Order: sequence, then C-alpha cells, then structure tokens
Amino acid sequence: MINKEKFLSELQTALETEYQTTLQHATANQLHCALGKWANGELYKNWCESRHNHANAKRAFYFSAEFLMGRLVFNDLYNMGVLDEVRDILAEKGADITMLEQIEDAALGNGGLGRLAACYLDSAATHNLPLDGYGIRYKYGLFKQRIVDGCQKETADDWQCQGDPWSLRCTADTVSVEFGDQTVNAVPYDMAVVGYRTTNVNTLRLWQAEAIEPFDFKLFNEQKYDEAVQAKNDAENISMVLYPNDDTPKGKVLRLKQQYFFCSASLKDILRSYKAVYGNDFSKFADCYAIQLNDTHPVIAIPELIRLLVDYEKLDFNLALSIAQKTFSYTNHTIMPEAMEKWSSELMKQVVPRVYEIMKMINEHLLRTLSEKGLHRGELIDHMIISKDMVHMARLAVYVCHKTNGVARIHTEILKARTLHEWYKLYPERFINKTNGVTQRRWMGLCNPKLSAFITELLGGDGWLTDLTLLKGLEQFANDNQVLDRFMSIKAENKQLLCDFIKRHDGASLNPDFIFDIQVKRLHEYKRQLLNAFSIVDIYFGLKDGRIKDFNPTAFLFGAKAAPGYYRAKGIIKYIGEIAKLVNNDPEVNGKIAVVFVQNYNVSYAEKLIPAANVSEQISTAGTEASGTGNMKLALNGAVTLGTYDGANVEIVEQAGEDNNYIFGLRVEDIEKISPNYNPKELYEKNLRIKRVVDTLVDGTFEDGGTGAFQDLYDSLLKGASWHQPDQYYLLADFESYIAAKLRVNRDYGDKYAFAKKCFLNIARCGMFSSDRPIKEYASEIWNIKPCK
Ligand code: GPQ
Repeated sequence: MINKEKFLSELQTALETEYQTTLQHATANQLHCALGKWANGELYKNWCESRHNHANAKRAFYFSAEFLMGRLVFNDLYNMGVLDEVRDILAEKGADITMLEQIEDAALGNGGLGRLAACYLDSAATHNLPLDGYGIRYKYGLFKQRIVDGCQKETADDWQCQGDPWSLRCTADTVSVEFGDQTVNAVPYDMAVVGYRTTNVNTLRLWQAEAIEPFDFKLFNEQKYDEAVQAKNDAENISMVLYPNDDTPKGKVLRLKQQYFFCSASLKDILRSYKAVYGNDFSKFADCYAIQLNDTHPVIAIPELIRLLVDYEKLDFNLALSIAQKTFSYTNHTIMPEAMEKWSSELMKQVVPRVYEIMKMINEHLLRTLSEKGLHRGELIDHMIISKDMVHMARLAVYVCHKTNGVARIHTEILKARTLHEWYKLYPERFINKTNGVTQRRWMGLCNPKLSAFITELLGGDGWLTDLTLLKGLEQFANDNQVLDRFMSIKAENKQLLCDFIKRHDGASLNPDFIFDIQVKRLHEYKRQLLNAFSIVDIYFGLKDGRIKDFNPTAFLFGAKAAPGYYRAKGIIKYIGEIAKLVNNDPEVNGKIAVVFVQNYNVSYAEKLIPAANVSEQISTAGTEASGTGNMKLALNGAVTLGTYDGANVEIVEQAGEDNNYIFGLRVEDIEKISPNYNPKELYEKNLRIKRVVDTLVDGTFEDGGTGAFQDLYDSLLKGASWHQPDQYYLLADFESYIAAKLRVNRDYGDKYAFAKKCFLNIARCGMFSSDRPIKEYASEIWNIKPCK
C-alpha cells in the first residue's frame, strides 16, 4: 500500500519545483520524471539495506555489453507492487498513466542476448539473489526503425532525451580506464533492479565514458577549437552507441574499446570493494565473487583481472590465473561460425598492449597444458590456440572459465559435439546446459493483465508469479469449455487492443477475427523470415488458383530490425513489404490474408504483439538458433508454436506436447545427411510451386526499387556466393513441409475448442521457461551464491 497523501504531495512538489506544472497539466515526460523521483525515494532504504546485506555474502556479477531493459516505468511500479494504485490515484486527479507509453524504451541491447540479461536481473532480484549487472550506458541505444516504401530507415535512438529518472549518477565511484593511446574516465550510473514482492533491490551499474579534462585550454587559446575538444569527443565516443549487429560482430577498434572499457571499470570497482574488506589478501577473492560472462563480449575481463592482480597487486601470474579460473564462467549464445569473436593481434596490441601480453601468457600456459596431456599436435593446436595472428575470445573463455554453458539442451549438445568439441574432450566437467527462460512478471503479469488475472482466479492465487511451475495446476481445466471460452475471449480482447495500436502506430487496419500468425525477432537469414514470406506467396497463389479452399483468414505479422549494414536482410524486409502491398490490395484475397510488417519492433511493441498471437513462428534452420526466448514468451501467452526442431523449441514441445504444436522440417541429423549433396536448384526446377514462388524475386511480380536486392536473394538460394553454398539455410528443403504444417494449423484453428485447448495446454505446461528456474540453477551450480535478504 502506498501512502496516498505522501505520494501526491511528493509528486506535486516535484512537478511544481521542476516544471511549474500540476498533475492535470503535466506532459508525459514531466510525469515520468516526477514518478521516477518518487520511486527512487521509495526504494532508497531497501536499496541501501540490500547493498549492505550483499556486501556480507558471496555475490555474483553479470558482465554484459547489452541489457535490453525496455521501458522501465511500468515494470518498476509493477514490481514495487504499486502500479494499480498509482494508476487509480492518478486517474482520480485527472492524469492518465497510459500516456507514459510515449516514454522511450531503454534499448541498450540488440535482441535475445540483451533481453535475457534483463530477465535474469529481474529473476535474481525477485528471488533475493545477490546478482548485480555491469555494462555500458550507451548514449544511443539500438537504432529506431521506420519503414518507408517498404524499406528500413534507421535513425538514432536518443533514449535519454526526455531524461532518465531511473538512473543515479555516482560520480564519486568514477574510475579511469587506460588504453594504449588514451585514458578516459568511466562514470557509473546505477539503476535499481526491483525484485517483485520482496524488499530486495539489486543494482545495474552502467558505465559512461567521459574525458578526464573537458577541453584543452592551451589549444582553445590558440583558437584551435576542434582540436581543443578532440580528447573529449574521443572519450565520449566510447559509450556513444550500441553496435547494431546481432550475432555478427565486426572487428572494429571502437567495439574492442567498449568491451575493455566496461570490463576494466567493473573489475576496478569490484577490486575496490574487495580491498575495503580484505586488504591485500586475495586468497578469498573467488570465495566472495563470481562473474558471469555474457557471451564473448566481456571475455577481455579475464586477462584484465589477471593484469590488475599481477601489475598492481603484485600477485604471481599463476596465482592470478587460478583466481580468474575460480571467478569466471562463460555463456555461449551461438554456434554460428561468423559470430565467434576474433580480434586481430595487431589491433589488440595497439589498443590494449599490456592485456595482449597477458593473453599471450595465457596462451603459453595453454600450450604447456596441451603438451603435458600429450596433445601437442599441430592440427589440434590450430583449433585451440588462443592467440596467434588472431585472438580467439571463445577459446580464451573456455580455457580459463570453470564453467561454460549453452542456452538450450540441443545447443549445448552441439557445442560439445562440434563447435567446442576439442575443449569438451579436454574438460568435459566444465560443460553444462542452462536452458534460457523469461520473466513471467514482464512477459505475463505486466503485458497480459487479463490472462494473468484469469490464471490467478483459476489457480486460486497468484503464487505462479514467483513460481511458474504452478501453471501445471491449469491442466485440470483444459477440457472445461467455459474456461476455454473465457480464455478465447481474453485472446480476442488482446487482438483488438493490438489492432488499435497497429492502426495508430503503423496506419494499418487489421481484422481481429483473423488468425494472428506472428514472427517477431531480429532479421537474419538463419531465422528464415524469407521462408515465411515464401509461404505467404504460395498461399496467395493457392487461394487465387482455387488450390487452397476453406482457408481460415489469417493475418501474418512481422516485426524485425535488420543490422544497418546487412543488405540481404534489408532486401527481405523490402520483399515482405512488396508482398503486403500485393496481398492487402487484392480484393480477391484480402478477406483471407493480410500482411503487416510493423515498424520499430522493440520490447514495448513485443508486449503488445505477444499477448495477441495465435501462432508463434519459430522456423530457424535446425541447429542455428541457440535457444530463442520469444518462443517461450509466445507459448506462455497461449500461442501454438509452428516451428522447427531447433533451440528451445525442442524443449517447449517436449513439455507442451507435439500434438499441441506444429513441428516440421529437417532436423539437425537430416541436414547433416543431405548437406554434402544438397541441390536446391533441382528442388526449384522439379517443384513448380517452389519455382513459381522463388521466381517472384526476379520475374517482375515485385519491385526492389532497382537495388538488385531481390536478384541477390534469388542468387543466394540458387547459386550461392563466394562465402556460402546455395540456400545455406535450407529454405527450399523445408518449403513443402513448412507450408503443409502451416495449413494444418489453419485447418485446426477451425475447431475452436480443440485449438483453444492446445493453446491453453501450452501455458499450463511451460512453467519451466521462467527465468527464475535458470537463475536459481546458475546461483547454485555455477556461482555458489545463496538468497540473502
Ligand atoms: N543471441 Cl551470439 C543474440 O541475441 N545476440 C548475439 O550476439 C548472440 C546470440 C541470441 C541467440 O541468437 C538466441 O538464440 C538466444 O535465445 C539468445 O541469444 C539468448 O541466449
């Protein structure tokens, strides 16, 4: 319960003193800042106490270059347990809380990896686990996307332009970070990570790069104005912008600087708190702290910790290495070869010379280990060597960390059998699986209040919000048509809300009675949005020709950002745009199919789309998607999965039942078998449906605006390119089985109770996909930390 008088008086004071306005007249920004101030005041005591408690326990830190937090205001109020009250009090005073939907997301991440970090922070805080995040306070988050004439246009995401009332600048904790050619300040900004229904508050500490001196006086006096601020600009550039590549790192100097910047600053911060308690006795370091490396982006923290211990604390290298070994663990998020981070040794030498020397020492240590084990063979060493012309970050991570984990069972198995096989043979005990999860607070409670209230009613309590396995209790209602009726009407209401939002946001009109078939995720060839597009074109032709009859009207929705330099992905966006134009304007079919590509898909948009989905498209080529987490969010909101045997889909259908989902296509073993002789050209020539659909890329059906993008897509499937074989993601191989499965979903939807039952059972059986489960597993099996309150 909040103290209403105090709340109103604080809010009003903030509005008056800061903006000379009142609750009735406040803009969204003003109300947002005032609410943020109030919330920080409310949290202050619990936050201090939590910090104090954590200081006396073993703690863990999540090092991540990305934290995709999304919009903070609703989530923080929700977790504080005051969202409904605040909404009501504001309404009484003539202010509408929904105007805060204008507030920008904190989009400091690209996609799954960054959002996973955010879900883990939420779960740890909720379960009183002392886990804090360390990352970068980018000035500009992931770009904003507009679709102009079917093409993606990017603009800068100035997420702090309306202020950032959820962060506290902690100038006193500034540290400096040294590179080969510059030294900068790292200034921390702390965000409270509010646990749900607990007094525990954890911290996300994000570092901002600033110049040591604001400008050079001497140069200024000489009227060399640009040069006078050069150092300032060079410093600020480090935390200026999030790299917008998902899964495909580019070896850029600035990116390396970003990685080193936040790792070095975070370790200095951690060492400072350690020394305040233990002085120079480092023997207890690994008993006090565990550090999780979120992919290879923060792996440079390993040599950095060793450097700090050796150069400043005068520890012997081997002792420092063994401390690092006990402290660090590493999560791998991909097996895509192009995503494995490598840095040129030249670049390393230039940017972080001493760290590079330490890496070479680690490499020497590896070579000695291999030779002791009798594994000093040339070709094996080529596969394992950490540093030569290139520095291999994943190898460095696996060699030093005491644990390496994949993010879904099939993914971990592939790591062991292929990607990191040599390492697995050497250190089998280090490999462990941690299937991802999502927080049900944001991804059910907050974004789907009606369904959540209904679940609570059915279960006779809302304990599921902190123990998602309780959803099992819903199974007993799966044959109850009254329950299914209410379930369906909630879905219908969510679809109506989504239609209204899409109308306002994208200008597109949709009929909520259509089946909502949704594919939302980053745009990437391996995720196969192009296959989905092809299926729509095939269905379109089928409807026109009369080959497909009795089709239940379906809206195909897409949301996806393409990395700005990923031309092929942008070509796919344009192609979907062309399909939308054709289909939506054809009166012969537009009562049957609709296609919408929504603009600027982000966390807040996901919160609207996911509760409204009937069908969840999870169609990556088997063996390519490490896990996926959108698949879990959609299943938990009552959509069936139309997907391949890939990532966490495997475990979702294992839990929810094959019969309640639509699995199609080649499996990893199948692909292995056919790949040596795979001939997509033959499939194209023999199968007239495939040919007709693929030909729309080049036969004038659609226009790519003279860019050649569609010809390139066509060639990628039938000719390949210097860097890949034709149709490397097996779209044509899965074409028929995919569309057959899609038509099965479509037919099954017609039996509304049977279909609703499938959806309902997906919810009831997906309790294991809460991020609460893996965070507790990390805590007990990897970090050895315990709840503390
Ligand atoms: N993932 Cl390597 C990203 O979002 N960004 C990356 O740079 C890498 C992986 C994703 C991965 O593609 C998904 O399958 C996972 O579900 C997600 O990480 C979280 O583990």
